[in-house]
Amino acid sequence: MDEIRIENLEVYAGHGVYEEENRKGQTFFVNVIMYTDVKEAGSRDELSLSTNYGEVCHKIHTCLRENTFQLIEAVAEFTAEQILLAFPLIQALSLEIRKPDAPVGLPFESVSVKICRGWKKAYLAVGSNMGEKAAYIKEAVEKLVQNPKIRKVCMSELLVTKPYGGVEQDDFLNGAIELETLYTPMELLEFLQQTEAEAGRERLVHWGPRTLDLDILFYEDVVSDVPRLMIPHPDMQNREFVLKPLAELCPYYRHPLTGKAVMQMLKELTEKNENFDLGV
Ligand code: A4P
Ligand code: MG
Repeated sequence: MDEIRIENLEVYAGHGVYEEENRKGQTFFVNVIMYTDVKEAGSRDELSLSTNYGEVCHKIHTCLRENTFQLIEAVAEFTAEQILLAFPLIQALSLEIRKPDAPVGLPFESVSVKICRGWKKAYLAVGSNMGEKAAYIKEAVEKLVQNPKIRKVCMSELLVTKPYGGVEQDDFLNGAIELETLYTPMELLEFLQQTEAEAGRERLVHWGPRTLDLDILFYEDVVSDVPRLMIPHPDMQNREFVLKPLAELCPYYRHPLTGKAVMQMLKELTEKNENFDLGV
């Protein structure tokens, strides 16, 4: 991806662990590499199609001047997020905060923290089989759309599906959702669980009836195998109610472990189910 760079932007600000640093302040230097596509702006020589680096400099200046953090890690985290929220054409960035006058008591050139942050693509499965199923799902999608750390939310068609997993219960309404997010996978899970709780979700029976279920299917090509968060979803290849709506959104998206495209997983599952029905 193309880059726009800001090098050694100088800001006098009051971040530090010591009270004296907060009161007196010192000089910080900020380096940013913004990953963005500048092809169209370059071809048409048109600023509105790109990110105005002057505005980014002022945003950084404001972030550092109008806040007081103890750690340069916190300065970096806050500033990176503010830039990503304010300048939507920036897909990702690397940001370094340098503090050449840090009170170390030994000769040194500079200390710094450098972080990489950006918008990450994720796919979710959504399901409901209690009460006003469509309304629960619609409300959940609304909450995703309204969250500033989530964007480009795209919803599949909703399907009525028979319960899977052996628990006798009402039919489900199922769908899939594509989005981009600034959350880490664990933060996204926490937001989804909070959304489930707000829909009155109670965890009484494993795989049992629920007002709202939101599962993470994919998060970029991240693989996570702790029980609290399994990504990709470990049973997706066996669930038509997941693969069908997902294939509508991203038929060629590949599972990071098996390398199989969503469409291929769906085809294999359909064939397996047909053979089972035929008693093959
Ligand atoms: N967890 C681990 N990985 C993930 C992930 N990728 N996304 C943990 C979300 N959560 C994940 O989930 C149990 C725990 O899984 C959570 O604490 C979380 O940390 P839960 O939602 O509390 O309980 P659950 O939904 O009963 O269990 P589980 O295993 O998530 O069930 P599923 O996979 O959601 O399946 N039939 C049809 N037709 N349609 C359905 O939607 N859903 C289920 C439940 C059964 N049958 C269905 C459907
Ligand atoms: Mg679940």
